[in-house]
Amino acid sequence: MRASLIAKQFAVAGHLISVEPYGSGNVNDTYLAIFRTTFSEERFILQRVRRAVFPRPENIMRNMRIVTDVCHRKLEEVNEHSDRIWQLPKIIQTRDGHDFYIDGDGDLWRAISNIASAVSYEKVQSPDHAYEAGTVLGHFQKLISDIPCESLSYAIEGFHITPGYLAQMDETLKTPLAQDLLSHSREARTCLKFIEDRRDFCSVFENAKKEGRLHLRPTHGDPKVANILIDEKTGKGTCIVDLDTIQPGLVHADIGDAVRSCCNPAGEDASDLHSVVFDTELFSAIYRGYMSYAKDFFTNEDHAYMFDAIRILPLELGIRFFADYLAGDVYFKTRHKEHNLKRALVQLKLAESVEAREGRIRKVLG
Ligand code: GN1
Ligand code: MG
Repeated sequence: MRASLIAKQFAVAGHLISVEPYGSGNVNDTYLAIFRTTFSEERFILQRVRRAVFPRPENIMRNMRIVTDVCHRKLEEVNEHSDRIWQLPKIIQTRDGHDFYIDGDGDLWRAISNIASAVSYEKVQSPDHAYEAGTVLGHFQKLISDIPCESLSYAIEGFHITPGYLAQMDETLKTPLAQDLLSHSREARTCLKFIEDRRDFCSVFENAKKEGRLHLRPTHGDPKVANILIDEKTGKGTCIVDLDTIQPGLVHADIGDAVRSCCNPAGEDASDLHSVVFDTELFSAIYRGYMSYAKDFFTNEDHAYMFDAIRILPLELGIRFFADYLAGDVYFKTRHKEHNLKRALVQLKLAESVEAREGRIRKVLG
């Protein structure tokens, strides 16, 4: 069904003026809808959730409802005495009072409020920007830390379970398509070798959970730099968006993901692999920002696994992009041929750069 027809299902005043594609997400279809009344305008974000990625989209809406209710209540109090205004998008209900709309094809659509006069960036801009990204993530994790994990559903089974991605890659490697791609691409063989050499390391967090060293907490799941909004007027972080992947997990996956995204100034789509390096100055900034809030809930064991988190997240995303390339690009949207292979090369190069800077990173961790 056309996005403009769907937009009208939500409880927003005024005339629909436009619905246009928005943002650069790799998974869902996102639009900006603009409505106008006689005296004002309302903009909201309209999204179709991809069933191929989120098989039970109702679960993510239930999680989003729980988390936004808790956070909005707390933020109202926090903002009274804060040096900044913390925000979080809210769910806009349908005209008949539901949190989402199911179209004729069975696809789930939802509308969320647009955070005005705040911007996000695909790539980190400066150490101050990295500091703000860390601050926003730490603040968000602290806000949601007392939500019982049992009350949250799993948005995606196996999300951030690194050995699971390896197993998927292994299965895919048995297919004729994967074998064909591998035999024709030296870059693909380089990726596979890099991953194979780190196979044992991939279990580090699953082992830590089994041994009871680390435990599950509510997590954001996708705190890349593009999901952190910065107030245009003050330059301070105001909120984290893209709440689809909230679910029980390890906070390490969150901080590891924010770090892999913020400490690679060349970005996820860097075309020159030589430009992909892990920047330790940016790391120092994001870590300081994160810890300004995370210190309130971080344990010694949490701290002991920080380097592994920084090392594993680019490796894990590299495996995910690579496996999707081998599978024929079924999960991540691609914008050109071999996009997933190129993305994998960037993440694996970043993982290599983290390994080369282990000493310096550990020094920052203290
Ligand atoms: C996907 O769709 P988007 O861009 O918010 C992915 C993340 C990756 C990210 C890499 C549900 O996020 O895990 O880190 O791409 N989301 C899902 O850009 O798999
Ligand atoms: Mg996302």
